[in-house]
Amino acid sequence: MRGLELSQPRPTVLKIGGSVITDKTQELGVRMDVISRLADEIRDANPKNLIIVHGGGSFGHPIAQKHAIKDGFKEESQIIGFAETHHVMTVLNGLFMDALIWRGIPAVSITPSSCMMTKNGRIACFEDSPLKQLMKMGFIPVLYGDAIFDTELGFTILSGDQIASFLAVRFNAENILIGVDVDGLYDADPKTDANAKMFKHLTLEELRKIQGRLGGSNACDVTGGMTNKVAELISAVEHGIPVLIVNASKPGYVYKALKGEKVKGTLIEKE
Ligand code: IP8
Repeated sequence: MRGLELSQPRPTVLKIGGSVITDKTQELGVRMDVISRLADEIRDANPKNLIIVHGGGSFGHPIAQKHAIKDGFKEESQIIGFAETHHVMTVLNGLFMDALIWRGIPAVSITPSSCMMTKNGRIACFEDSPLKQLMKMGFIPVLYGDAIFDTELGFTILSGDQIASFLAVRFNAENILIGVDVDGLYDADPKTDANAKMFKHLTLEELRKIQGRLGGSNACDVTGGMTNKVAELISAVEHGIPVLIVNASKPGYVYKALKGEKVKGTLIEKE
């Protein structure tokens, strides 16, 4: 096909946290207003080469926890739990896809459990041909944290953060933008600690030092909240890919980050 060999700009990987697009206080609680607003921001920013990944929030996490899917296959009763977890993630993804596509954004959903497998929870194989092809053609792939098959555990949960970091390294991304429901990375949980201090800039070395002090998520989160998020991002930062963590719950932040404009948040760079 002609035109497909043109050199592509390095992609931006945008990860939108489940706590932004869902209401974690109720199972299957969706924030459709936020999804719509984020879709507006993505359309208006019109980034050249974008990969979107979203998390599970009140869709994937409670069901995954109820059936202990992350621990792997142990008993027959988990089988329906795996199917349910994967299914609710496709439902959440469908709502996100609706908002993108009906705004004229050429987004195509890529199901992680159909093109990736993990080994003890880490991505071990990835059939990347469809994703490469659709990026070359100007589509925007949308992936999500998923219930996934694992060569050792039978199945497990793969977080959107691991996917975002993995794809950023695989496709030599320009940067990773992480949209969360707080203003950035703090030395304590800003939702419960009024003295929590936000980091504006961190080097890899500084990030490693504070890693243990970040605390987990305060809602049901089988993939480990902020601590795990940071652990996943380290490999991308090691490859020289800068990571910007911004508040996607506040209007305009994701737009500005996608446009490369100055925005409040935490920037993590190799040095
Ligand atoms: O919210 C986990 O993805 P995350 C998705 O990015 C499931 O950690 C299925 C719990």
